[in-house]
Amino acid sequence: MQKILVANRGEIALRIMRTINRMGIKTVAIYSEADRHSPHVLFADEAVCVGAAPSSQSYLNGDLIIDLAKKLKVDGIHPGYGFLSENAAFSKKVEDAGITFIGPGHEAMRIMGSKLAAKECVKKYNIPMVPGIDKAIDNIAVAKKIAAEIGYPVLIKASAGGGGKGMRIAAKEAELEEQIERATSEAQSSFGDGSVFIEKYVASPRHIEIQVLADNYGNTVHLFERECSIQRRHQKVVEESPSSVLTPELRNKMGEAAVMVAKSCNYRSTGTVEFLLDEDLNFYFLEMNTRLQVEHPVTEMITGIDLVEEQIKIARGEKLRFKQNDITINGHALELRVYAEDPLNDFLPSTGTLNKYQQPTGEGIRVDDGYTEGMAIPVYYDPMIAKLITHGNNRTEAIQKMKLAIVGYRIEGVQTTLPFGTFVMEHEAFLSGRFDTQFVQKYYSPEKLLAQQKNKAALAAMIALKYWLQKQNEVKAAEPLSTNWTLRSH
Ligand code: MV4
Repeated sequence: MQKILVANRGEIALRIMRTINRMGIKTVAIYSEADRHSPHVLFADEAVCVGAAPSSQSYLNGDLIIDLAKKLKVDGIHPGYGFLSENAAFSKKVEDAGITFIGPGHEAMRIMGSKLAAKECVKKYNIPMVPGIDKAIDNIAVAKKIAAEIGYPVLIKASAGGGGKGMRIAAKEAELEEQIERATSEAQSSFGDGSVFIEKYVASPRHIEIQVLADNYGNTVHLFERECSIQRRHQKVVEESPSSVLTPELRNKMGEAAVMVAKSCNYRSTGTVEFLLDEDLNFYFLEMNTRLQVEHPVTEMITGIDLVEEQIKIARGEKLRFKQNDITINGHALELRVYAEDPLNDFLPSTGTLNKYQQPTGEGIRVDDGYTEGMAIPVYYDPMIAKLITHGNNRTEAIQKMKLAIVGYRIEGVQTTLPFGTFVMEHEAFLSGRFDTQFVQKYYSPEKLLAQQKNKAALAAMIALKYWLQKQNEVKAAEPLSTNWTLRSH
């Protein structure tokens, strides 16, 4: 491969291009009219504008991107995450145009893009799944019978769903019909596919996902887990690896299950297998994400493996260079997503200009970002400014580094999730490792964040006062001498 086009923007486009560049391969950036002066555009060897600011007119215009790639004699397209990354039809068109899609095959993407097809596919491999039905519901009488067998509460999920869309709880039979109708219509309008199914509702689970890596020759390994339970409304905010609840035995079992899920659909490239973990540490397969994920850096930090480099090597036909036993966990890594959102105002997007923007630096601190000082955060895309990643010898060290890095991060002009990060890093539930997907709902409120900030300000004022009083005493102690000297000199 001589030239790769990155069909994305922001921090992930830049992060992918850095690896491509290091591998001695040329980079092509695409950008919308809103991103003309973005770092990913400046970094690339070539850059082409693909349209107006709205994604539908630029970053989602697959046909235009493929035409452009052909014109520029591009060998490979890396889709990043979001946008076209999980679009099986796009990846097939890329391959049909004689260009390598840097990711899994379109068949695997199609299967894993449907939760029902995914369940069907992994069925024969003994992967634990939440009790439920693996067929679309088309009859309320049948649904009632199944739900009664599973036991309430049940969860109705959209097969094409994602991010909690088309997901509804029914606490008892009287609610079932209405919730199925709601889930169906939400799924139909969001995904153009109204298929829904029923699962037992697992209360307060942890969200643990396993990173997998597979080549074209049947070699599949896992790179351990990422704990992603600290999220709000299905948007992750803090991720870490390893998880503090997995034993080595459970880690192996979940890793092996993830590898089997990947093998079931002849997966290649990087992928993530999502599991729910209940209070008794039972795990259940949820779905597989067929892309490089936002939170991939924590895995890179603890394994020393550059996942983008591996994706490119696999795409150009190389064999995996390591076996499962060659991969080990080194230390502990945390990631905080720095969103332009106001944690004091229901995390509403806080768009504006980065009047001040200085990243923290230091050993074990990594910042993946796509903005520089003076830039505006466009309203058209995800409001994530950066990912702040820390690595330490152990969890305590990684947390300490995160706290210092947050203090060292200077952002003015927009509100960000940085203070929320401090809230998490100082919370007893997070420190003890006893938390689940309900963390934000259970423990967070703007009032608590404000109180924490006020306490800190008061503490800082007290320390300042103490130094000031000390200084006053020193000055007083010095005064008589200088006064005497002054007197004598006259
Ligand atoms: C569940 C669940 C409880 N029981 N399935 C939410 C998004 C989708 N990927 C799966 N999700 C869930 N599925 C059963 N049977 C609870 C969730 C869930 C959740 C999962 C992962 C991370 C955060 C979550 C927040 C709320 C609910």
